[in-house]
Amino acid sequence: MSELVLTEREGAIAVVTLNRPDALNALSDALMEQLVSTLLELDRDEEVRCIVLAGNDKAFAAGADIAELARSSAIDLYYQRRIERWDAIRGLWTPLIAAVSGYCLGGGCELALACDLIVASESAKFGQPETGVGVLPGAGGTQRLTRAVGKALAMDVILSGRFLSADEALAAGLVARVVAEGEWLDEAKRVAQEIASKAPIATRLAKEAVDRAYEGPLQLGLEYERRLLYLAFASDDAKEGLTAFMEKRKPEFKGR
Ligand code: DAK
Repeated sequence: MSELVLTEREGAIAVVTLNRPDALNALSDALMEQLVSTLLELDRDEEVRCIVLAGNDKAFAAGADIAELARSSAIDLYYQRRIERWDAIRGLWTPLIAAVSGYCLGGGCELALACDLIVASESAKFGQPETGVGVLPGAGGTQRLTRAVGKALAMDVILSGRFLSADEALAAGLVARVVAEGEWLDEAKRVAQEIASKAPIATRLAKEAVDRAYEGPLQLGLEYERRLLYLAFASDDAKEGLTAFMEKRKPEFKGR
C-alpha cells in the first residue's frame, strides 16, 4: 500500500502529512482510511500530546477525490459508512492542529474544520465549492463553517463557491493564526509543543468543554464544563500545577 499519509514524531508531538501531492491531496477513500487509522493509533499513545495535520505548500487538500465520487452511487456511499471516519476524527482525545497552506477546499476544508484549530499560511485559500460539482458539503461543512463564521459568510462561501483568503478566514474566526508563507508548518509545530507542555488531562477536558460550546446549547455546556472542572481537579497534575505555581517552579505533569 503506498504511503498516502506520512507520520513523524518530534518528542511529545506527531506530525501527520497528507501525501498525494499530484492530486492536491484529494481525499480518496484509501487516503481517508490511512489517515483515520494513523490518527487513532497516535491517539491511543499517551506519549503523544498534540498532533499536527499538514498538507504541502500548494494544498492542504482540494476536497474529496472527484474521480472516485463520480464512480460512486449514493447507495455505495451509504453502505461504505465513510462518514463514520469523520466522526472518529471528531472523537479524538489528542488536540489536533490543521496546518494549512494553499488550497483547503470541500472535504479538505471540512477536515480542517474538524480539527481543533487551524494555523494557516498567508497563501491559504478556504472554500466549499461542492455545489459546483453538483453536491453539497457532506462532512460537516454546512454546520461547522456556519458556526465558525456565521450565516452570511457561510452562505456566501457555500452557495457562490468563492474562496476565502487567509486574512478573511482569520477575520471571520475560521482560523486561529496566519503566518508568512514558509512559516506555516513551523508555527503549527510551535503551537503543538506549547499545547503538549500543558497538563494532559486538563487539556483533554478543556478541548471537550470547548467542543460542547460549539456543538450544543449554552446551559448544557456550562453544566458540562463544571463537571469536567471537578474531574480535572481530581488529577495529580492539578495538585502539581497549583503547587508548582506556589513554589515558583516549572510543573512536571505526568498525565495522571
Ligand atoms: N479530486 C481529484 N483530483 C483532484 C482534485 C479533487 N478534488 N483537485 C485537484 N485534483 C487533481 C487534478 O485533477 C489534477 O490532476 P491531473 O490532471 O494533473 O492528473 C491535479 O490535481 C492538479 O489540479 P489542477 O490541474 O486542477 O490544478 P490547478 O492549480 O489548475 O487548480 C484547483 C487547482 C484546486 C482550483 C482545482 O484543482 C479544483 O478546482 N479542484 C477541485 C476542487 C473541488 O471542487 N473540491 C470539492 C470536491 S467535492 C463525503 C464527504 C465529503 C465529501 C463527499 C462525500 N462522504 C463522507 C460520503 C466532499 C466532497 C468534495 O470535497
